[in-house]
Amino acid sequence: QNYVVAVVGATGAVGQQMIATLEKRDFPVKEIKYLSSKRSAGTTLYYKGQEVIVQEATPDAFEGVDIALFSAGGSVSKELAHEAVKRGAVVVDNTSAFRMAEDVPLVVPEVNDKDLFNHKGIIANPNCSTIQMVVALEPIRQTIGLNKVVVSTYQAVSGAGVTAIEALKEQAQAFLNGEEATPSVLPVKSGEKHYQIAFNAIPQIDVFTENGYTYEEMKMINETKKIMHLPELKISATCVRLPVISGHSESVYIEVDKEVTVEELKTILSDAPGIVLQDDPDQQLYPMPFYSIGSNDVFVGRIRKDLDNPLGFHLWIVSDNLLKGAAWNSVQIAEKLIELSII
Ligand code: 11C
Repeated sequence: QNYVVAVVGATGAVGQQMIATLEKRDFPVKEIKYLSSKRSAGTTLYYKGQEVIVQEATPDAFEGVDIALFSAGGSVSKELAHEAVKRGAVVVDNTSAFRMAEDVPLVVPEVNDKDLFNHKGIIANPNCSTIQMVVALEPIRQTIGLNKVVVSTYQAVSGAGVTAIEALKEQAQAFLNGEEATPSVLPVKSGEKHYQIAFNAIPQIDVFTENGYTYEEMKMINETKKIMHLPELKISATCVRLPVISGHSESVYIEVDKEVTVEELKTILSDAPGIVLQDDPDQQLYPMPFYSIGSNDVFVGRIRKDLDNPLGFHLWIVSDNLLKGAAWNSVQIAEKLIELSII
């Protein structure tokens, strides 16, 4: 069976990757629809070499759509996701609009695909930095238990969209030319203060919450607990933006329930779905964001025992934030819906 698929936010950084992923996976598409804001409507894009004119995303644009992949910002999802569902579509939403809603499954297929059976029309795709981490944490939880997580991220600018990629390039160019560029996008586009990202590191992703953590940090904490069904997990996060175009990196400290060797932990991870182990210090083999671009995998390396706690380990986790962190996870959810006969 083939499906009518809509990509909402088709002209954005993630939307573009969704289209490329659907093409690459040879997704069973009967008809493709590209939807966007009024501003981008009329743009010509392509699907497998065929022209597709982007239409304005309105409630009626979802008439006849079977699967709608949303990545056009939380406000668009809040306005239109239920309209799409009302018209018979299953929505896979890549924004934070519904992630923590009780009746919305938050899914990373390697971890909790069975939660898809509980969907009521909307399925949420987690935050990029959460996804790559839980892919690595789940096989550890399953085999040796997971008690505590402390994560520090090194996140690429593409997580903040096309304008952030452009800002990094302009600022780097200006700096090398001995000129000044006025920062305008990061850390938060709509915020009052902006900082240079080129040749810098910004320890703020999204706005601050009342407890002193940023929303990005709280997303990692709350989403991980929900996806892994571990409400009591001890977890904290520090999220930092780096001048990297794509590929998020994470230094993750974990405490497990059972003593294992580093070699055993490496075997657990290399046997797990979606993970590529890159860990050989003798060969200087470890994951790096630049080399993760274009891959759907989560790369794990630098696995070490903590020097003090026999149940503590350190990991380095890298993945293409636009693919496993966004577009690929969304398309993978859609593929799972078909594979499990949920749609
Ligand atoms: C970033 N993780 O790197 C963010 C982007 O909730 O889907 C993804 C935001 C989200 O800026």
